[in-house]
Amino acid sequence: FLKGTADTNYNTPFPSNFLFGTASSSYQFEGAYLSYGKGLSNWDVFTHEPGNVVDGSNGDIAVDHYHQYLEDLGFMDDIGVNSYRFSISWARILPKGRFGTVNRAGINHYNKLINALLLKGIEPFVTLAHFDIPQEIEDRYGAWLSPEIQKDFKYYADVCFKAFGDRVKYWVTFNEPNVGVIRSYRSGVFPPARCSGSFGNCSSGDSEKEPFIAAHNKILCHAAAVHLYRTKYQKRHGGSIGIVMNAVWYEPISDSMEDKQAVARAQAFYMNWFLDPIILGRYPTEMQEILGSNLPAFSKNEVKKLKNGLDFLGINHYSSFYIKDCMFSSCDQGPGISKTEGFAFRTAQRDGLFIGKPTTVDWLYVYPQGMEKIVMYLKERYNNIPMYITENGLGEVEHQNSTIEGLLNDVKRVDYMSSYLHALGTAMRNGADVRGYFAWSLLDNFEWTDGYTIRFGLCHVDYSSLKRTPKLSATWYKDYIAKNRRAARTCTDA
Ligand code: GBH
Repeated sequence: FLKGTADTNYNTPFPSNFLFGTASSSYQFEGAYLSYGKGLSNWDVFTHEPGNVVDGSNGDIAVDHYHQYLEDLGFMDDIGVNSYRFSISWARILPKGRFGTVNRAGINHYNKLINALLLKGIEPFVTLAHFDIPQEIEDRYGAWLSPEIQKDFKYYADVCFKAFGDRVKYWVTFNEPNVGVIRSYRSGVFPPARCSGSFGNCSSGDSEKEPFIAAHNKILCHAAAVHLYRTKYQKRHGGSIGIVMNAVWYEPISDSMEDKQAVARAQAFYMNWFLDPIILGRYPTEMQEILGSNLPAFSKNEVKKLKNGLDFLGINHYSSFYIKDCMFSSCDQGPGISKTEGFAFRTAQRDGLFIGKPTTVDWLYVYPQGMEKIVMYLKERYNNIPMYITENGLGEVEHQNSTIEGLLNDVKRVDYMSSYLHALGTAMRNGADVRGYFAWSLLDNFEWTDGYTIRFGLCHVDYSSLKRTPKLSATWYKDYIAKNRRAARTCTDA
């Protein structure tokens, strides 16, 4: 009887312990870039060189979250989230990597943040590396291009687990290592801005080789941190550790066998590149076949350490694309024709029609089915591993004639989030083990090479006064969480 009542009343797919949260990262939010003992990060150096960020801006101040975190927690509290995903600034904890001392002020800062969260009943969900690393590591040995970085990453992870692990139950080694290595070493638009040939305009690098070396070292770093956590901390602290991947849904542009195979190659060269080694202990076969000796190899010992290296999988999902085969049929000039992208050409259009609704952001198309499909794809491929949607949201390019009223009345963001959450619910009803959802982002913030020109916040930030104002989407998310949580409790009680 009670079950029947709940079903006809409001049937939420989200269990009562589901994490609803918002996400952020250190460089995009904190500011305080040289205060309280912090060392220079690669992004501090990169943004201070002219020409790297469209509006010439940087994260020196960002949205001043370092100083205003208590106020920001107030917004989270009001929205009613039960989790907050943020990243630790590596250079704030270890200004010179393992070549210097631990910065006590940095440890104290994150202790205060974590304690304030827990006081409000908000679970910290912590990323160790979200693109920013100490510049020292870059200068000394070229960071991700050297296997030496395993020593630094392991040391940094150990310092964090030791300092915060008694209270942090969710650890993420890397945010989007796939996007990181592609942008840093293939297209060269992220520091250290390395690329070659037609891939971009860089003074040095090798787009055909370096992305795979950097990825290999990131995978080994991940494995080292997971091994450390599992052997030294997990029993005592009872937390879990995972990785966050950028996941794009690829739809074949036609029903042909060739285009379907191209989709498999596109996923291999984007997402499974990292997930296959970390979960299955080997690179995707598509990559091995196409890259040959340009793909680094794991030793037997490394494979042993790698396998089953995830307690959970974090997914940042925003957009979908069509994929067209470029291995068996010829393609026009464009990205995707190279072997480093699996000869899979990515496009937003088929027969002149977009895959989803275009937005003001050039890489973002509104295709909510992509959320359901990517989650089901990962469920099948990786044996229903526990998943968290660690980012999802809609960006808005600010124009000369954008008004504050328009920015606050973000109906499109509400539509986007509600349709993507609905699609997520469908995947969960079909058995996907999804345990959380984080909106990107609580606040408008520094959008990497797009500077402050793209706004992703549930709250608007006035960049001169740094005043925060909740948008319609903040109110909507609050209602959504309340509705879906109350229903979940009713079910449990019944
Ligand atoms: C995430 O980036 C980041 O984790 C976060 O820091 C950022 O602020 C947020 O999303 C919003 O951008 O291959 O055509 O998609 C992931 C999104 C992934 C967007 C790579 C641009 C390249 C173009 N990015 N993508 S495309």
